[in-house]
Amino acid sequence: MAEAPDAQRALFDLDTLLTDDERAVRDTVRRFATDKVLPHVPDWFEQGVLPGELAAECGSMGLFGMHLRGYGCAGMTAVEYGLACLELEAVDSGLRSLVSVQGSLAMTAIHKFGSEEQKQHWLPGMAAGEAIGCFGLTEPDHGSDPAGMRTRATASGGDWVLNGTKMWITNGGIADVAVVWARTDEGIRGFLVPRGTPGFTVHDVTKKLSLRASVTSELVLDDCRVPAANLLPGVTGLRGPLSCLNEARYGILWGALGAARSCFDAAREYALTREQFGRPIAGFQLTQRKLVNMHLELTKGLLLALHLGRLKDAGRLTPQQVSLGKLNNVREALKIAREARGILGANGITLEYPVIRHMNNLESVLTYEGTDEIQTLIVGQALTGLAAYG
Ligand code: TGC
Ligand code: FAD
Repeated sequence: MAEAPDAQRALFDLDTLLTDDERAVRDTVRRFATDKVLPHVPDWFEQGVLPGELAAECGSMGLFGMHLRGYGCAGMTAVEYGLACLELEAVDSGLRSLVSVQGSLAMTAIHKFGSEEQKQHWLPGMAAGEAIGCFGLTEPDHGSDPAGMRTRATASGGDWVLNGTKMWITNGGIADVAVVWARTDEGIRGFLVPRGTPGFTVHDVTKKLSLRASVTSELVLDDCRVPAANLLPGVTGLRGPLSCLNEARYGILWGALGAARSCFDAAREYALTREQFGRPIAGFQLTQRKLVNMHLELTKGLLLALHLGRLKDAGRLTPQQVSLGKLNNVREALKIAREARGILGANGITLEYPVIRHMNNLESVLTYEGTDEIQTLIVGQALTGLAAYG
């Protein structure tokens, strides 16, 4: 859990809720993210790049598909995976996104619904970071409502022919394989589309002001023919992609707290050293109230994440509980980031400090994997039994 200055540790002592193994995983991932990525991430963010070598490094750390079993995956617990997401996102949401999309979406889709041959072909290389995957569900005209998707797959001479466009796809431009969800006569099915397949083109999204150290792309399928063996045989219907989203939302509900922790730490440190009116701004009651409220929400979010993680490890976590966690923790993380931004004054708008980078990233995290409103409606349906989407 969050490494805290001594005063915070004394207040909550959350570390005591973790096992030795969980603390070891957390510390290892924290060292990797802090030593190998943090020194470079402000430049990557400014330049809008994510170096290709990073995937291999994440692979060698066992971060890809770390909660999956077999096929070269690390087989860690849900809590260990959550702690890893937190430490990765404490450095940058783009790093956690790379790992989430690879492990929780692309690899999970293959692991859950792929044939044995597909699993053997893709998963060991993906776990090692030698092959990158992306997950194409969203379309230009169908984001929150993927049931309306227009991408279509038609059976043709033993193959499938795909037509349509997927939008806002993380890792798209660096992916060796895209998991593409498409409408068929039987319902929505998943297809594996390798890079370079004729009729499959990828265009990266530019001019982003959020998640700049992350590749976001449009996937265009124009009479793209893949063999029948590339159909994911294990699922038909929206249940397929939505059950992968549960996994990624779970990682995000931990990850967002990493970004929040980084903002809190930056704001606290700044407030202790920045002097106005002859004393540190941390000495003003109004600043203390901000720091206390930020810390309360961070701590409550961590307790929620840990509770949900323990439920997941016990096999009892429901999709609605995941939505509740994503809703609360991303919402509060963004509020913490915005408050921290204010505490830093003018310095809060530069990349010299991590705060505005996290704040801008969290705007995407609020939207992707189901927006704040969609998570609210999922929880609302769980509470009332009434679906209020349409
Ligand atoms: P609905 O009619 O309720 O359900 C259709 C079928 O799906 C089943 N189902 C689920 N299964 C597993 N897990 C879940 N969470 C499920 N929710 C529903 C359901 O039982 C049913 O199955 P069956 O077999 O009876 O047919 O579906 P709906 O069309 O009313 O939609 C519900 C809604 C709005 C909640 C859903 O569409 C939704 O979650 N929308 C948000 C879309 C979204 O989150 N997109 C994310 C795209 S990926 C992404 O953003 C990656 S960013 C990652 C990064 O960079 O980190
Ligand atoms: P819309 O669905 O058009 O929503 C616009 C607004 O309307 C939102 O505020 C929404 O909450 C609100 N709204 C919609 N329906 C309702 C309703 N019923 N009631 C109340 N309010 C409603 N997708 C992928 O498939 N794979 C990826 O890898 C991926 N990566 C992404 C990376 C980034 C950086 C971003 C920004 C997005 C990514 N996405 C990805 C897409 C993401 O999942 C969608 O942006 C998200 O699901 C919302 O869809 P939309 O942007 O089309 O917004």
